[in-house]
Amino acid sequence: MFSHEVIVVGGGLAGMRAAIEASTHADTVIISRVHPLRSHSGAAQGGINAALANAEAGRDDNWEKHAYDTIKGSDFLADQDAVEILTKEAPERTIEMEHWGCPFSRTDEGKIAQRPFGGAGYPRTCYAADKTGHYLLVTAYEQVVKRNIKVYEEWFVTSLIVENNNVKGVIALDILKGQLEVFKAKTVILATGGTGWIYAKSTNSIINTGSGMAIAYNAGVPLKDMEFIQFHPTALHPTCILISEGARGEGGYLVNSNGERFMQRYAPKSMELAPRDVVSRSIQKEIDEGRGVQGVFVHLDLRHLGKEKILSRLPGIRDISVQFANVDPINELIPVQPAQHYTMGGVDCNAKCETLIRGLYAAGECACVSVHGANRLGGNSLLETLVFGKIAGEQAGSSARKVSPDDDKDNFEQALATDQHRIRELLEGSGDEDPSVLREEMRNTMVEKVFLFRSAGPLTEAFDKIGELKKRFHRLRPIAGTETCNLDLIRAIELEHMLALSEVIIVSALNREESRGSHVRLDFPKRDDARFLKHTLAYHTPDGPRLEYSEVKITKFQPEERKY
Ligand code: FUM
Repeated sequence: MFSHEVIVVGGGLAGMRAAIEASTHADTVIISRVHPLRSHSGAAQGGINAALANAEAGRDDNWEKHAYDTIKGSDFLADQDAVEILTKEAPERTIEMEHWGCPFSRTDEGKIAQRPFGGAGYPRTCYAADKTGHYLLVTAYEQVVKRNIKVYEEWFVTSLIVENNNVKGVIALDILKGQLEVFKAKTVILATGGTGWIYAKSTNSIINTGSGMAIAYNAGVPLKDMEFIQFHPTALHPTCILISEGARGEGGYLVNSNGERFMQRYAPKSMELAPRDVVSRSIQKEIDEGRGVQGVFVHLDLRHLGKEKILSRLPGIRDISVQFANVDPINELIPVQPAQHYTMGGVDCNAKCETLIRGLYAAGECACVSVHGANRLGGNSLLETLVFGKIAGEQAGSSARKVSPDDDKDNFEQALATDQHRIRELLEGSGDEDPSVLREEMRNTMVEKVFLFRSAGPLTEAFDKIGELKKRFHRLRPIAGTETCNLDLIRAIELEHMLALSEVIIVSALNREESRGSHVRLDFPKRDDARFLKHTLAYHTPDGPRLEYSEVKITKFQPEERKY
């Protein structure tokens, strides 16, 4: 049995920023299924938003303008008190990373460079070429190393230990040894990222399976606003590797098979820099109406930016295009299509990152504070990891000091035995279903029926299909291989998580009979504030999710029609 004061589950940016803060108050460790530098935060490209007013065209920018853009972008579903915290703290958190050594790109005056991003009134997105997430991740990791924060890397958390609504620790699997262990803790922070892998078309990595969301849901914490899934407009065709919004921020055009800049039709003012929900739908409409290239993608044109700008500002985009699509954007068009990119919903928590379970906190993409509402603006996710990672760390670290140690061995042993039994069942199997087949059926169903344009019929079919897959999951074939380093075992556990999360997304989407932000119902095409200016809360029950709704916090900005 291991024992620490604060356990942070997840070694990405939110997890590391939380651990850095918590470690100033209490004994803190990180448990991560991969080495922190392999976390998905490293895949973030375009930048981090902060109203620094460094760019020539952004001198009038301030946190209130950032807050307004974020709230309008969210289609007024974000909690405005939380957005205020996000946008007010943005400059300090960003400059802190600069002081810790993040190699941001620079203006001629030597200040942090900022580029325009979708839905933003000013060039507000601070960047390090097109590898901002990577550089921030390395910078945060240096601080983790400097502070001697222990990282249990290649450990996979299977469940939370909870007693009388107080968190007591976690059960985690040592992937290399294949052994389950108890980790006692006074407080736990979940920072495990999103659940993009439930979609067959996604910019996310294979580790983004929503495990933190699932273990919180299983322990009784509601998941909030899970129907709001972000589809990034420009994923490379056909691999779906992210082609940063920074490419459009630098001036890239979107063109259809006729060579037409079609955004003129959908967002004549903002064009390619309308928010992601608008641009993704516009691309999909072009494709659906027969103006896609080869019927499945459109083109991103960077040629007019010139070689120098592409090489200095977008070197990663060029590399990805050359390596994975065999096109050189300096003189060729990049094939792009919308793909799942981000989970706006997540573990329900307040602006202090507290969940319904005492001592359990959540931060980053796995959490829903909510600062993104129905549609996140590009550049706000890296920001959220730092702002709310720090807050979660402060809260969990300072409150750990007030919790007395728990010596109730029985509870820990029972939690361990439950997960050991579950894993034995999976390893031994009771049928002949192949988990990888189930996983692909789930991922394709989510793309075919729960994508950009939704309606009751396909959503109900998806609900039935996920129900069928859940039943088949109980007839899995034995998991092959030894107990040590058994990634098939991890994938089977994750499949069960993803089936539960898919069900939550579908049920939440079916019940939200309106169109708002990323959630578009063809059968309910209008936003309906009277019925749905509310957060969805999905609670786990043995029969599937039970939904409740909670109020959206509105402070300064009254809901209005979104026009771009
Ligand atoms: O397009 C991008 O570079 C992604 C940024 C983000 O999701 O915030």
